[in-house]
Amino acid sequence: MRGRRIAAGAVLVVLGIGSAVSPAAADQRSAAAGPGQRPAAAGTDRHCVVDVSTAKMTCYTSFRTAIAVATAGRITDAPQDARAAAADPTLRRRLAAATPVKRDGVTAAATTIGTMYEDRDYDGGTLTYSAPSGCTGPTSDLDWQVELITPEHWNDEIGSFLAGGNCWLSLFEHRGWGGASTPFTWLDDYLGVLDDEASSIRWT
Ligand SMILES: [Ca+2]
Ligand SMILES: [Ca+2]
Repeated sequence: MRGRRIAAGAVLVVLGIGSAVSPAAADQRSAAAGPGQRPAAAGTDRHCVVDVSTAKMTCYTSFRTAIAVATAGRITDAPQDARAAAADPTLRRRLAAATPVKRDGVTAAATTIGTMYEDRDYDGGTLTYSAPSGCTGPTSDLDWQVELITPEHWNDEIGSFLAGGNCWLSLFEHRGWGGASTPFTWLDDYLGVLDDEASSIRWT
């Protein structure tokens, strides 16, 4: 489904299993992203970031900018090209680490827990989830979960993914974490029957 583009602006239901971040911390996270951000123009790949604790979504023309926002400025040198980024082992190691950032004693939403790609093989636009903390070591618990309510928030759009923040993730066919699902894993370049079908996500 290369060519379909994602628009922002609708409501996303996000259910954080971890502790919520304060509005002040969220503001600090936004402020930490720095200048040079602008909305993505029509016709270009969009690179969006969702803060799982506030459900706020912002989109950029640059994957590098999206990762800088998602990490609260911790990683500012990601490749501009999202597909190249997926093939960069050093960047993948850095994104895999669970490293929240503290500002004024408050932990900002600063850990990427996963990047969704619009198309298979880590191609097309991206949607990166940013959380106040990564995932706990045990894979038997539930660390974060979201439902994808609308096409604007990538309902039935995801084609591949890379998890981060010490997380594995599972995609579900329906909202409410029902229907068919993918096994918990840290990356998948092709989702098989769940290609363009995922409607909710869980992280552990
Ligand atoms: Ca679905
Ligand atoms: Ca866990």
